[in-house]
Amino acid sequence: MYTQGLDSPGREALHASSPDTAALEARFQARVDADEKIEPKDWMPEGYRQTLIRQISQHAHSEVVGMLPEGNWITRAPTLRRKAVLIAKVQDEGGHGMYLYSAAETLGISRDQMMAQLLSGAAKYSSIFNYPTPTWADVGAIGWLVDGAAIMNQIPICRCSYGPYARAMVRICREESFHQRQGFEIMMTLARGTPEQRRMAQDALNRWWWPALMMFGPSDAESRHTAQSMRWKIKRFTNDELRQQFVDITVPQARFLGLEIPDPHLRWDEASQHYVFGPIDWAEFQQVLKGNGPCNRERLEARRRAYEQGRWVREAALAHAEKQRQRAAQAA
Ligand code: BYC
Repeated sequence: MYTQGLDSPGREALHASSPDTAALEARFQARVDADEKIEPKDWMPEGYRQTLIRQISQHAHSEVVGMLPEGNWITRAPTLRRKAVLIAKVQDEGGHGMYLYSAAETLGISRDQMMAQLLSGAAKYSSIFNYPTPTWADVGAIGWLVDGAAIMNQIPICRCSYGPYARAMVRICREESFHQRQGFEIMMTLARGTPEQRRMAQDALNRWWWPALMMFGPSDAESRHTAQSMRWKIKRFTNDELRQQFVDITVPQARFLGLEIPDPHLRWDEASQHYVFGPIDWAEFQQVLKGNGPCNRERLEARRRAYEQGRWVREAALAHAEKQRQRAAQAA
């Protein structure tokens, strides 16, 4: 569905710099300003196309790499119900990756190209998935904090100016909200359980809190893409605005669970009506982005292995399609 009309003539010509380009850009920005959706066949500045390819493909990679930390617990989930729910959640994440790869394909990049970028280590994916999941409480913490942060970041993307991305996000956000609730429910069960279970829940919160805040990206002062992405309405809020919203919503949830946020500087500020939080360790964030997080190598290795193990399926599907094509040609 998404790829229809991608070969429409004239696209390349319109990208060439010409006296018309300024007029096209002005008309494009006016459409964005009027909250019209931009669709794959519409003219768009090359920078807009490249920004979307970058963000959507990174987002898709995050979903499929994000299957790994929780997938680690499928065989060891404590009950059959927990196992069934976790399988469904991880499967949803694979689905989110597929919608997002499809949305990115409408911009003129192929899935093979995106996959090659991921497997070579050239593409980014969310820093958060480079942390380990040593206990069952990590599955709760991921659902509560990681999916909670993802929802905060992704709900505004439902109003993104690019139609296919915005529409993909509507369904993804509905599923994410179920994911967040399953995580919170695991945390609540542990927090109300034995002293050892409470300790597990607190330990998981201690380990996931700061990486969850880093998910929103560098501070606004350091974010190289935010200003332009806001003008193009790819982003509707800045990284710091979304991070603050997440803290404001999540701190009372932690209190409800009887758990403590691992931040000695955290306090409510009456004047601004926001929580003030301590400094984020951006050096750690940069290390994770450079490939030196606790699990970067393991994650990429797992994706490479999965790609190789799936090679026969792709080849069989192509061989089958070719056979069908030959049969149809003979019958004609
Ligand atoms: N991790 O100028 P900035 C999920 C990079 S998956 C790694 O602020 P931008 C889930 C950034 O790419 C949810 N890299 O960039 C799945 C840029 O590098 P490049 C994933 C990061 O794009 C399974 C550079 O830093 N969500 O929900 O304006 C289980 C400068 O940053 C990160 C999305 O992908 C990071 N955390 O803003 C459970 C949402 N942050 O490309 C849950 C869609 C920044 O110049 N993406 N970088 O080399 C976005 O909203 C935006 O791309 C970001 C960054 C807010 C992440």
